[in-house]
Amino acid sequence: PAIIKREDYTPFGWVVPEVQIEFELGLELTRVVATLKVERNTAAERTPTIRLNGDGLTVRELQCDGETCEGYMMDGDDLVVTLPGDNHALRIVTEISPAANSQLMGLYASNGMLCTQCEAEGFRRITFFPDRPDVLSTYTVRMSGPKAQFPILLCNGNRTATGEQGENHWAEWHDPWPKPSYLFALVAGDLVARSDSFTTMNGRKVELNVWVRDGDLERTEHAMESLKRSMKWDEETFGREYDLDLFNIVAVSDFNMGAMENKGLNVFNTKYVLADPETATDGDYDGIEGVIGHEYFHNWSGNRITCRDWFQLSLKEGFTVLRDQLFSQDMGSAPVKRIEDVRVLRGVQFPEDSGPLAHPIRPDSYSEINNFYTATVYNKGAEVIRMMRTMAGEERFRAGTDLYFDRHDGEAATCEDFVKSIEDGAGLDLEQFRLWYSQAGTPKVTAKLDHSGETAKLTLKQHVPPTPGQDSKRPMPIPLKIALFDRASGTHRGEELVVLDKAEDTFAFDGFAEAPVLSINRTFSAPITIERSAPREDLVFLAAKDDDPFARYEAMQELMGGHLVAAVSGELGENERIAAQADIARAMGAVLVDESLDDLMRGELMTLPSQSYLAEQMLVADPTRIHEEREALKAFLGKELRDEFHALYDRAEKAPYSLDLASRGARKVKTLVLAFAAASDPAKAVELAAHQYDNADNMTDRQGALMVLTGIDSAERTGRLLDFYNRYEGNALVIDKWFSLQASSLHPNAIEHVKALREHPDFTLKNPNRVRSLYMAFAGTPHHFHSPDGEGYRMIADLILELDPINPQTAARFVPPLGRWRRIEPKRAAMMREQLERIAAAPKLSRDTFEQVTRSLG
Ligand code: B3K
Ligand code: ZN
Repeated sequence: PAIIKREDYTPFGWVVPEVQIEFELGLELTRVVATLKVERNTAAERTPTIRLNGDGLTVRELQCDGETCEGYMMDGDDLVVTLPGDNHALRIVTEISPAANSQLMGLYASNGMLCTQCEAEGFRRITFFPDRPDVLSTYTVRMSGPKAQFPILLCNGNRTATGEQGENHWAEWHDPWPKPSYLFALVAGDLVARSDSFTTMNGRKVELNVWVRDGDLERTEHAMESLKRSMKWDEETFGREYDLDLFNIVAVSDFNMGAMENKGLNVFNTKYVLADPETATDGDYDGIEGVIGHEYFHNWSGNRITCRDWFQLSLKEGFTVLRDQLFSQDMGSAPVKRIEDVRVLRGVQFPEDSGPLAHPIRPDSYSEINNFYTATVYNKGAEVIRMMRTMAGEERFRAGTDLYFDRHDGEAATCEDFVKSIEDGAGLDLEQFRLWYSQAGTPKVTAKLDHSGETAKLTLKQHVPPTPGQDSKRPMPIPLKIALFDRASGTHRGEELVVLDKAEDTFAFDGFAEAPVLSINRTFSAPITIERSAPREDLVFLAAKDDDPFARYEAMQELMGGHLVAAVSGELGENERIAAQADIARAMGAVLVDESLDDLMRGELMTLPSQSYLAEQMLVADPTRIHEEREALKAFLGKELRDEFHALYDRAEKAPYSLDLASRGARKVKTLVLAFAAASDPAKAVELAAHQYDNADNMTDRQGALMVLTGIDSAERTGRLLDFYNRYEGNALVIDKWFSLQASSLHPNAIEHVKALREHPDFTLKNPNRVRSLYMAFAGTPHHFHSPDGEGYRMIADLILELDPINPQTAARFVPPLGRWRRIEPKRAAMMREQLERIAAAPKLSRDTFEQVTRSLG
């Protein structure tokens, strides 16, 4: 397959100011008549032809300026038409079969309804078109179909006319805002809406609808409230006002990702719309708020200003992730949200950045663009913009984003345009900072604090590790928030921002009669790893006293992580183990009783470093040993702090259900206590968890209890799993949880359970949520995926091979776990490679999976 390079960008030879499309809708067959007004692009080189992308389409009819046109040829899947003049109207007829579209790209059927997904290159599966983000057009769409089957007809923009014709009806929609084809959307089906309105800062009333299937309406309140909060927040925080009179959200159950920001018609995975206390966890509620916000914010960062080409994806995704993170911080607990975001970055993006699939946030080449919707482009992209915000301060950053929106409104822009706008608007010099866009890899910063006389000297060194295609790197500007604590008083004289922009630098701080305690990378001001040998007593100190909640969390993570890494390496003597465990128990004990903490934050401080984050800190990891040591620490703490845990549980159990932060916090610590009990006193854990399950009046408590029970062989396990299934049979999102809990449990036979669940009548490869609920949960659980006999690798490879012909985009998402082989102990590494090679050898692999497998074998 062809490799597409960023440096090869050239503007398209034509502009397409207007598009008209008629859809005659049917599940089996949909006829599409597209009329494109095309004009020569005076800013591009003159060409005798126009290339219209297609994917699996055939030309039924082609007219140019009203006459049948013979002057065309097919080049692969693309249609190349010879055009003599400077202005033409092309009329193209295609026919597609939505019901046969199992890839869920383009126009497809889901539960009897029709919907579209066009980003990145799905529009070319509907009609022939210059399917690239720098071709912006206004769309007028006429859709018609059987009224009984598709009572609701939706498209981008505003509905301008409707009518009936026998059994059929039709609607005409017009979107006044020029947009690239990837933002096109259409929905037809039997849907009902929760309707509301929002009045914008300039007094315009916007009609809001959340469309779902009949019966799901009661579960849309949170989505609607989240939408209204997003609209308000974007006005207040970024000065962005909505720009149409209508905003529609549609929930579909077959969807490749979370949601899609189509202009005025967002299409969502049901997972990010439907919630009520009985069926959705606190995490689900947060996910909905975050994704609704994210898609809404795209209206400006993505739609009004879009991307010039797909290499610029982080322009809209990195920025929009930052915007949704800041929104969620403002709506809930800011420190806890920050910790959650860092956990995702470390758990998913750091491994990506240190493996064979590493790429800069602005990649240089790709074969299949869908493979670049990654944690690097999204989450590291957000961190990079967050660093600019940290260096500029909130106010100047806002001046920068104002300038960006102003300067590039209506354009298809580049990351460089964004950086330049922040540079000019915020008054920052970002010359060297641009390296963050071109260099891959997580920088490692070594920090050393020396003290002599009255001076504390901080020496910082940075190293950016080599990544595929980038052997040597230049030093990047790394903004680090630091504070130096006085040991006796437990206070500091103010936070400082130091920017390390050399390979090595030293910063001196005067007036310290005694050696202070260093708190560094506060709020995780830079997406890097810090290496320092902080004495354990300093970590215990920071875990108890740091006034930056993130730094407190970090101190606990370092304290536990440092011990676990040492224990796994086998270098830990018995005395050292005892001393380290005692320090951890002391710090954890303080956390459990600290009255200044809210429970949401307490829960973060109680959370052990994840297996994947621990593995990331080792050159080559032995997943079994990591799991054993981690469980051993949980068991130790569970025993040592038994009374404190139970006191905490008893207090938390009294909190009545509500969605406020205190009540959520209580639920979080309860299930954490159960997890410690499971490791230290399984019989007691079963008793408590069964009780929590039986008395739960909400999904958070019920799922938390079942999670613990699923890991422990007992009659309670069997009984509650059965009860859960029977209770929620038919509710796909909850049955997904039932699959996930079993695939990610602590139960030693989980592999067998997954194999059995694969044969369950409710399992299907056609629904991405269901596939992920079983297999992503499994692949994300190291102690099962890395089973010493290689069975986990075989299962994932089997899945990839079976899923690839059905849904290549989802299949390719399962390759990265196997691609981690270089960082796993040699015996398993060989088995992982073997599976990658088996996949690579399969005939007719999709471009998606082929690219990921080849890069992973690299
Ligand atoms: N922009 C879409 C992602 C499309 C993914 C295509 N493979 C959702 C989002 O990031 O908001
Ligand atoms: Zn996005």
